[in-house]
Amino acid sequence: MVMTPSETSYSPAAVEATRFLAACRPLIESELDQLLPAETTDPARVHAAIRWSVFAGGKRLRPVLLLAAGRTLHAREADLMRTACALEMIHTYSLIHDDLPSMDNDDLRRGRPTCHVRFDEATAILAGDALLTLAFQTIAEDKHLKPEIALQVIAEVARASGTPEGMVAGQAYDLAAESEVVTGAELERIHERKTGALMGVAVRCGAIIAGAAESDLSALSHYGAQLGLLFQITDDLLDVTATAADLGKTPGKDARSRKATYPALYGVEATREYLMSAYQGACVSLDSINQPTGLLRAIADFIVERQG
Ligand code: GRG
Repeated sequence: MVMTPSETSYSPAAVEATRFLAACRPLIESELDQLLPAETTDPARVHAAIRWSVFAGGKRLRPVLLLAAGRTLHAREADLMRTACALEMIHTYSLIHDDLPSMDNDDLRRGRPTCHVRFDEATAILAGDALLTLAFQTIAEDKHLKPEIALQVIAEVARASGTPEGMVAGQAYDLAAESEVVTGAELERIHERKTGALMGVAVRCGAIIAGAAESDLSALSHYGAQLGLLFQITDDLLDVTATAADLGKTPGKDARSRKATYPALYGVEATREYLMSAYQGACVSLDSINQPTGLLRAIADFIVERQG
């Protein structure tokens, strides 16, 4: 098979993951297109802002993780797809709100002007609010899911998105840590919630929809948590080493805003070692699953090796 130029810098496992991502992306985007209000529907400015941010070209990692976990345990893709899209809606809401002047104050995201720069701040807040709400509506109205599964998935997603265990709490801790000296444990608390919770719930929801046994669910939860850590450490390293073109956002921003990061706390070399131990942790947690887990391992490889 012919490798694309962007694949040549990846290991064979990471290439497998990039191909899975590339195969899933159009399916996810076409479903999102169906689920999101049209730009011509009033209030059109809010809907245009939602679509501006959702279709700006993200990796779709959280929905892909859900699809991969569900596929590993033999769920039907149709049963997984709407919850997968709901997670992308929540992720996009979090990026829109994170970029606001009162939060991270960024003007570049996914390679284009941020939502509040392209539209205005009030519209960006409403677009984020609408995406969060639509995510739960999407799961609640998903006819593929049995009501008790939908309820369980809604509770899991709410816990991972909100506070005290989820993304909102992580963001609050992160904002509070700006310009402060944080300990390793405090850094972990930020990232477990800010980045890890949504990745973890993606894996868990894929497993729940597949009707996973408790032992598999617990193994996949551990894998998801390690993956969140992996993702965040890589993100911190990329902020130090990558270009704006690679990232689609402004690099070097963590250091400038004196953000709590792994390289800032441990240095780049020790951070790379920590990354590899989280990678081993993610792989070991898959060992107890009595199904082929190559795809999930490949996604861990991709996260470690990603360039942007
Ligand atoms: C506003 C409640 C609230 C939360 C914001 C996710 C988040 C919390 C902030 C984003 C800030 C940030 C850059 C975090 C680092 C990890 C991260 C989530 C990166 C972006 O995720 P990718 O790389 O983005 O998966 P794409 O664009 O590919 O979807």
